[in-house]
Amino acid sequence: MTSSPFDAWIRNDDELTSLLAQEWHRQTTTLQLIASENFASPAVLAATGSILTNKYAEGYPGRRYYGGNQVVDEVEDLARRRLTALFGADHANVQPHSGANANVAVYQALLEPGDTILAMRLDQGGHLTHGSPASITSKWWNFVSYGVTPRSDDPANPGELIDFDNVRELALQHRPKMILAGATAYSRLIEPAPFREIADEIGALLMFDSAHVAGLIAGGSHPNPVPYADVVAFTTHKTLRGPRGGAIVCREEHAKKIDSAVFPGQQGGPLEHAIAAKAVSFKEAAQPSFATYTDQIVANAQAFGAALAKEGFRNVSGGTENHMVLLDLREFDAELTGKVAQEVLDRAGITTNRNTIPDDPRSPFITSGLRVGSAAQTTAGMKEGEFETIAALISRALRHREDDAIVAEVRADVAEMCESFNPYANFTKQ
Ligand code: DSN
Repeated sequence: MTSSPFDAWIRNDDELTSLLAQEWHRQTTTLQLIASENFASPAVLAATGSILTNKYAEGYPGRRYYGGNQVVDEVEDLARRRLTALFGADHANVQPHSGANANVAVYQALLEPGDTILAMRLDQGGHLTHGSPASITSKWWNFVSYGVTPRSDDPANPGELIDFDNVRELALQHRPKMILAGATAYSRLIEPAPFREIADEIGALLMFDSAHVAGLIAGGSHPNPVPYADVVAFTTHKTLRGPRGGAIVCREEHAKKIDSAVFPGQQGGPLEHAIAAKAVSFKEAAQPSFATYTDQIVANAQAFGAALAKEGFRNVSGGTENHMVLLDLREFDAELTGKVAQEVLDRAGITTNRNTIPDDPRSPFITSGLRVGSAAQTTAGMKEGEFETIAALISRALRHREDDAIVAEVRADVAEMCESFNPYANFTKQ
């Protein structure tokens, strides 16, 4: 088995190098369709593996609790400058270790325990940190949840879109201190302006969680929430294609509180190697080629959704305007659950995740939905035609899921496709 060209320095550790070789093989011979994943560039990988991992730097540039941070200060400042320029923001904090940390830091910075937040319900597309009973967020703050409009059979207006009447009604009734826009399983464009209007009507703060669409915003494929929101939090590893981690941008008036909530409020020493890699990805996202990339992500997702619909998979909300398609499996096959579909597709070399759909009768562990995304395979160079082929492969594997020979044939077709679309070969061509 060949191994990644990036693993050459891990010597005398056969167990780990063998595992890394297996993962390199998995990532480059199977299709990566998890909507929250991507292939980071070799430069991002190199910065993540750099000697900056050695440095303790609690605090912020110019105000550290350890010596020896002259260079690290410049690295973190570079990341902050690039990020504020990318989104046109007043202030950036690049230290959050993850999107969840970033979200909790924002709540901690701008709210008191027990304050009310109006956010999207988990089973309608919201994130765990948007007040799921399983998350610490629901224990510290009082969440009220909005949802999507009911599904309709009218193809011109299929429903399952953010219900702004519901958002406004709940805002007027509960007077939340913060309204939270943003989702984790929602395939439509989220306009920040109507959220701002409702927030202004009741004097609430507006937070935008752009974890999934940060890259689409950076590339100009989606509207920038920064002029509308008090604070925007996101992950850097999804459509933005950076290292695993989080970041926050905010208005100047909130900067001090946000910084204090991240450190020392939530975290200790920042991961300066990850911050350096974030700086790399912010520079990459500012290039004109990144805008071409994010437009292609959306075009690919739209072609994918349409091709899957032809195969009998209902697209929740009737389609997509971002990088993901949320599939309702019940019309394709009433017996097929998201859990089984994910497992069958894993056997066929197609990596996806089961997902609840609005008003799902099945549990979050079983689900009636499957979420697929186009960001990673677009990085690998795939276009609309390849996504149409993938839709046919998904359909074939799921229709014949009891037939191991057919699932193995799909696996072989997938491997053949992947040979022409190795993401790292593609990066070296750029
Ligand atoms: N787990 C991420 C996702 O897959 O959308 C959100 O944090």
